Amino acid sequence: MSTQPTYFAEIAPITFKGPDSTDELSYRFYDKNRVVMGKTMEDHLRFAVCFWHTFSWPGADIFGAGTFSRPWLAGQMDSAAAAWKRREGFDFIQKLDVPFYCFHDVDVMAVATNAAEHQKYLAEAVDDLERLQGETGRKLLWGTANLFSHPRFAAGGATNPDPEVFAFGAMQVRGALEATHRLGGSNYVLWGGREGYETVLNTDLKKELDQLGRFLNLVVEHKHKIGFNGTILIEPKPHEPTKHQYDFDTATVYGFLKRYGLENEVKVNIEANHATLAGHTFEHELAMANALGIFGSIDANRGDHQNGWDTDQFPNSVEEMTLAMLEVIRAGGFTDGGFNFDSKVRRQSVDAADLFYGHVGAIDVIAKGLLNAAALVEDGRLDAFKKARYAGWDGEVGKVATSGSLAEVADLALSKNLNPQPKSGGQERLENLINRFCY
Ligand code: XLS
Ligand code: CA
Ligand code: CA
Repeated sequence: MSTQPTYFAEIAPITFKGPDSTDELSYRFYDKNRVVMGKTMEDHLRFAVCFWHTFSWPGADIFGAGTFSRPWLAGQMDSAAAAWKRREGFDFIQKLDVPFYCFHDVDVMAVATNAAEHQKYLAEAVDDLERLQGETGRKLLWGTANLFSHPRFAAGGATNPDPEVFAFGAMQVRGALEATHRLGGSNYVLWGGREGYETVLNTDLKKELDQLGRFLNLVVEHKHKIGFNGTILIEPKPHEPTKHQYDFDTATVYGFLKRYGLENEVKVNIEANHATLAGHTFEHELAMANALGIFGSIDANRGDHQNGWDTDQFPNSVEEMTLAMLEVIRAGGFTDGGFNFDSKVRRQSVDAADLFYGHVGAIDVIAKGLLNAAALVEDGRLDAFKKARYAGWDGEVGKVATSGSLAEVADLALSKNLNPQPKSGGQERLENLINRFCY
């Protein structure tokens, strides 16, 4: 085993070569230094590579074993193999030239068999990550803890009927939160991997929701105690692996945060494929998060229009990304958040280069989406249409409707003998307008 990264040796660093470039491993639209609406593309998009799909997943599915030959995964995931993985991972991120990465505790460390080992191996990994960050100039977008893979979490982490699992989860989350803080991470994510149920027959819903609310309060309290200034994010998902997950979608998460007094402390990390699993569009979830004041960050990927599950494919639709970027711009852009590629290559994409093709294409699609969305905003027609649609609220009836009593509003309708008529919502015209900027 070499102490230098070798797995991606055949791939040259990826650079911007412009829209006419014929080099399939170059950026055509992602020009990190280009200024768009007052910010560089790098600062707008804040791309991150995830450790789990990209360096930890062997290409297995529920019917078959791993198809990839990532050499660091070949034997036991001991300290040496974990160090090898981290080293190759940082080499990939540096060659892709994105500023950030994301990890779960277990993605970056040796396999632990108990709580003490967990703490020891995580500490070892964090020392090394700190060194790698220093050497490569890459930063942590977010850290998280995996409370779903180990069999002990089959019935959930914080929502487990067994308080020992709750305690084990607290140990892991404290460790991952403190690691994120030490590594200068911008956010800490909680995805409720198995915080849900398989059947209500054996589930005390109220108790489990209260456990989850308490757990999240403990995390927020600890964040303040250690002085972590990043954002705590919940990542909604409606189901998979459990039949029903409590963090179903953005609106549900907001209701949960309100109930447990955390709506000013926690935001959401919106994943495109989770939005579609919940029966929403990606832009719906982004717009909803913005409307509720809890937009935080994005996990970039896409589902498959014919399959119902979480396929985590790389985004490849400029139209979808234009619609998404419009909502990101409307939300004022990212502060702590960014675009994390929670995307994985298909199981037959076994070459080291395939990991680059996946990321490079997706980065360009999102960059083009940003350029299109910025052009749409600068054009102004889309926003002007929306504004005109609600203009009545600035008039006499609108003002009374905003602040009068029910009787005052009703009486106004009578005194004016109102008979409002439908007005065009202009959907086709607006859809055409979007397409004008896409092609
Ligand atoms: C799984 C989730 C997971 C979170 C981090 O569906 O997307 O990967 O992003 O725990
Ligand atoms: Ca995700
Ligand atoms: Ca997913």
